[in-house]
Amino acid sequence: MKAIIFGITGQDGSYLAELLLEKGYEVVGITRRVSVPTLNRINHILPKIKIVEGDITDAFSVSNVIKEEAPDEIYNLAAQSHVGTSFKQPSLTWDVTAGGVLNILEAIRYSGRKDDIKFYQASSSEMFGKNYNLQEGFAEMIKYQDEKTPFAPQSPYAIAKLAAHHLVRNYRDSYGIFACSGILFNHESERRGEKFVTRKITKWIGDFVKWRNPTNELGQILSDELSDARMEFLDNIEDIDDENRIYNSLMDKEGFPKLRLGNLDAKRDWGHAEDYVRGMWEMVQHETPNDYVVATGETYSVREFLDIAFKHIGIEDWQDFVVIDPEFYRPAEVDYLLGIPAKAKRVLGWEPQISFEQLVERMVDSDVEEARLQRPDLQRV
Ligand code: NDP
Ligand code: GDR
Repeated sequence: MKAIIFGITGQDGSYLAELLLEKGYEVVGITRRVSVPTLNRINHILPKIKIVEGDITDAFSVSNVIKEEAPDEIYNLAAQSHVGTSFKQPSLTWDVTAGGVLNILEAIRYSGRKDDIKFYQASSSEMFGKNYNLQEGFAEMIKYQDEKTPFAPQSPYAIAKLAAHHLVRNYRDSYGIFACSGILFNHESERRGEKFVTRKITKWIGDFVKWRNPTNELGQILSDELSDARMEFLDNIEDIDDENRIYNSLMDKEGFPKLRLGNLDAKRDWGHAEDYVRGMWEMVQHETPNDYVVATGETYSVREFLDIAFKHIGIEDWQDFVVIDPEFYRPAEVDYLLGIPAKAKRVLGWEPQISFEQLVERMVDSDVEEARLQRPDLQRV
């Protein structure tokens, strides 16, 4: 079996490539030309995969690679995937996240092998926007989304994803192409992009732990004296008044830049990407193409993510380390997501294996370790 992955350099692309290699696939990854390498997530599997240069906004490069490689399966994970960025670069987001999908579908249609190619599209829970269904729970009504919830996208990203979602259904109905969409809720990992809120938090924690306990070139913790100065700063942090709190959020000799975040009350259904790429593959193996919600069925706020992440490094009260910065608020927000993956469970037998707490702790551990192994910041030590 041969698979093409658009977006192989991203979080999901790297996990999916590993999964397909384990299953004995020949994997072709499409990467766009950039001035600095973006292969860090797939460096370890590079000898086992083929990389082809291409950009999903370039219809010729898309159709050429599909004709030349003659794949059995195509996974489209490529997108301008950051919701906040989509408000600042709506046109680019539209071209990549919606237009790119049209290019792939048209390329399949005219490939001469349209009935031999199975296609997976990365749809998103962002398409639900503010909408939810209600179900009676033990004590209160439970808000949730599933395949029947109407869409109400709240950002240029979500609108582009919804256009792509409809294109996939339309090409399935019109031309009989085996095309399915996974409506995936948020999934994170140790490889998550650093601008998404979960990784932003755990990356900060990694750097903070390193600052609190400076290390040498070998990653060994240096003398306690150095950490004492930092511990003193941390002990006194509660005495800092509000004005100085802002000042202290900037780098200074003693301090450490605070973690600047936006809306802490947003709730998300957060799973681990390793579980979710398995769901993608299972959809494509089913005898009929369909759309599925992939989620955990649990929802937590950004605050709750902070609670677990900071607790994991021994800090109960994280408020002193976090600054609310309006820059990270969005013009329109999605407040609440909780997906019910009943259809994926029933039809595909898919179930998540990694809990929310395990996810957070794995991400913190990984970033603490990554920071420890980095060269020390000699200026600050
Ligand atoms: P990432 O942002 O980590 O990866 C996006 C990938 O798309 C990268 O490989 C990027 O390449 C590539 N890409 C961007 N623009 C282009 C282009 N013009 N041509 C070719 N490739 C391009 O996203 P994730 O791995 O987290 O997500 C995978 C997909 O799933 C995305 O479509 C995302 O929108 C969607 N999704 C993600 C969810 C999540 O919680 N992670 C939930 C629901 C949907 P480069 O490395 O060069 O930037
Ligand atoms: P999301 O993920 O928008 O759900 O899209 P993100 O991690 O960016 O935001 C989650 C929630 O946290 C709030 N938030 C912040 N977000 C960011 N990025 N940075 C901050 O500083 C910050 N502070 C608070 C946000 O407002 C939001 O409510 C992700 C992406 O992977 C999409 O590609 C995917 O389709 C959806 O998940 C499902």
